[in-house]
Amino acid sequence: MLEGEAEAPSNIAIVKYWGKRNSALNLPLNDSLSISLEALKVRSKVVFDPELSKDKVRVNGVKLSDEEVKSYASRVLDRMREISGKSIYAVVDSWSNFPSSAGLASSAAGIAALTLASSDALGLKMDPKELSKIARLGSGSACRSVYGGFVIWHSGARDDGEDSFCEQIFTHDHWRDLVDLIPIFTDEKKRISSRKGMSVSVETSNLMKCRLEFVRETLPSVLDSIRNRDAKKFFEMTIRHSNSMHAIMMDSFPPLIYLNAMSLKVIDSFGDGKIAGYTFDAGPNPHVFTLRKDAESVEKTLIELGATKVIKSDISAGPRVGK
Ligand code: 2P0
Repeated sequence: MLEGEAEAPSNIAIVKYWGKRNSALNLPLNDSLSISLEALKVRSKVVFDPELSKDKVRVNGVKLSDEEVKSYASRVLDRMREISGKSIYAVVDSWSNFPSSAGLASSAAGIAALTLASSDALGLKMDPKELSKIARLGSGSACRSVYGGFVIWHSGARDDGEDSFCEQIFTHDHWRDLVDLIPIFTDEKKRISSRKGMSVSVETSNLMKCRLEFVRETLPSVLDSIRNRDAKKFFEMTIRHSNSMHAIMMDSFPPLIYLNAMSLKVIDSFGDGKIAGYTFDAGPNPHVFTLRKDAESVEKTLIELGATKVIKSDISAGPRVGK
């Protein structure tokens, strides 16, 4: 038996990934940029066992269906088997340090942790760039969780995905004043998966072309705002990029509405970008970035708006391989 273990951070995209040019390899239509989060982590243990006849995955003790295993974890494990030349199935156990009922995505961190743990188990010496390409096969956003700090995922242009990988652009301590507040308004499970949602958007949204142009044009100023620790610009760009993705969702047919009344209240309260910048994934709970000095007043507002809990996260230094 070959065993490996690793822990990886979740990540929140500032410049979002929404739409693929190749679904089998999770190749995106645009570059994206994320921040790895210290407060939301997943630890995975992988055991390759010659006695197994298929891969098995448990997340927080709950067994995933064969279909779920096949479309996420096994895509990573298949690639690891190919590289190592070892045709052995694996059993994977993942635990998140946050309640899965909070509706916070754990798949990015989980797939990244699985990638690092399986590479460790098989004794493969791969650099993070190679690991990010393998994590991407399991779930697109997972490729960014192979790094800490601020991470860019280059969409690439090749059909084989060899130029679609991530790199760290700034370390976790580049901007120590920046914090992410994650209020929990609802633990409702999302209705349509991101995977399904993005495919509907690619097929039906007329605004998609316009958004791809917007991302290409504004990515340099997002990078500048981080480089210069320009909070005002960073909050504005964070808000605009989130809204741009949600405009595509609403422009899809049938429309994809992931926001709820609480989300709109957050938009109303922080939309001027003066002390904070919000961003929403495919769900109603926001991530609200602010400076440490303003965290208390932003948190107070979020609780007044109805948050039952506010998770406060620093920027993660990155994953850890081993026990
Ligand atoms: C992101 N999201 O950039 C965007 C923003 C959700 C909204 O990446 O099909 O689970 O596994 O590649 O990575 C969520 O989609 O989709 C996502 P797959 P994934 O973080």
